[in-house]
Amino acid sequence: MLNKNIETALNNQIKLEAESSQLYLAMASCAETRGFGGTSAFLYQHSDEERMHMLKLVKFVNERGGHAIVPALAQPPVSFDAIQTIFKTLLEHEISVTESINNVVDDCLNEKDYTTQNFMQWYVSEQIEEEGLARTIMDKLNMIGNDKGGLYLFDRDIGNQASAPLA
Ligand code: OFO
Repeated sequence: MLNKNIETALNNQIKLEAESSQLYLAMASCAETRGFGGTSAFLYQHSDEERMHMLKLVKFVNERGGHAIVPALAQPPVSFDAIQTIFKTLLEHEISVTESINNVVDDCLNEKDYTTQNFMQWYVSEQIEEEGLARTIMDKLNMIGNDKGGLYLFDRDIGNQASAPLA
């Protein structure tokens, strides 16, 4: 049975994963309208993955005797001035998600809820990958700067990455 503090912490995490999904969906839509087809494909897929992260938490909370709350979400930004801004925002967002996951793990240890702590390890590993990927993308974009040819190749490559089968 879930302790109330842990249930609240998990419900907060559910909200954050749902917000991530909304934010990346807004980014995908913005990139699509600017003709960055590869970038938008990558971001649509990323948005779907965040929904999956949210659902995994919803199921866990309910299976453990808690009640997963489907949250209200704020409107994400409508447009971003550049591809660089999109990925800078994404990296900063992922860093805040990692912080939040670490806080949930801390709560689990304080409450001696080792089952939830074990479940959260999946998210801990996932964040290493997600932050790493976002940093690699930012490094590439910093190298490219405003070079149009470079951005064209970036968009093509990230689109190929999105169509590759999920690990
Ligand atoms: Fe991008 O992170 Fe979910 O957990």
